[in-house]
Amino acid sequence: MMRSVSLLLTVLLIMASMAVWAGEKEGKTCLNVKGMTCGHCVDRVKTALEKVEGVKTADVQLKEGHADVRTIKQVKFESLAKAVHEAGFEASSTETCVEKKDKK
Ligand SMILES: [Cu+2]
Repeated sequence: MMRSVSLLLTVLLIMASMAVWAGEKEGKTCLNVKGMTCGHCVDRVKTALEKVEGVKTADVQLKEGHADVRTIKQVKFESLAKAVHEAGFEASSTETCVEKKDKK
């Protein structure tokens, strides 16, 4: 009897951890950001994006007017756009991600 209870608990524990894992998927969201003119703008956008819950890092590129946002869980585009808007810029959704070029 005790054996089957502990087996059941183990199965439940595995199922629970799988559910958490599925919901907390790491990902990447890419945005076009309009209105950035200098390094300070980049910093403001980066800081604003990195304050959004679930965001790990934001890689903002001035020249491309672009931001690659790495997330530790699902983050809605709307949450990111709102943060950018509050920082004084406008973000739009894009499927295209600009990979950061290695500086040598
Ligand atoms: Cu600026």
